[in-house]
Amino acid sequence: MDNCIFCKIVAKQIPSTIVYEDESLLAFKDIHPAAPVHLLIIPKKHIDTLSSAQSEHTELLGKMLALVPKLATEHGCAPTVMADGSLSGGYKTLINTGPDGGQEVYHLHTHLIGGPQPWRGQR
Ligand code: IU
Repeated sequence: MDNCIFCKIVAKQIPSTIVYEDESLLAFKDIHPAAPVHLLIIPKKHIDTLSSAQSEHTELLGKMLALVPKLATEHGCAPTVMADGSLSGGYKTLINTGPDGGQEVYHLHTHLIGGPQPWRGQR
């Protein structure tokens, strides 16, 4: 898509801090991080929203989701078991969809938001 900012990031026409890339996915740091770790995982192929995804995209969606725990581990925010057996760390995985879903950029993306959260304990 000519006027899509994330397509331009995929094409490296706009700079971004890329943390992962393969033949179908790109992950980069959000420019306005909401937490110490805030990454966006996008398909290289343009899909407007989660609701625009078709059955042919099922494998791609699975790959996007499967990349989340790998990147969380690499960026130090995966849940870990402490010496006393309690759990520490963790992250949110978010796909805003459409205006009421708070979507601002219409190129499908998964947020990975990790580290200490101001909203911790809330739903
Ligand atoms: P949303 O789910 O569409 O609301 O989130 C869009 C995100 O894309 C938001 O967190 C922005 O900070 C982020 N972003 C970016 O990382 N780089 C950009 O060039 C633009 C938006 I435009």
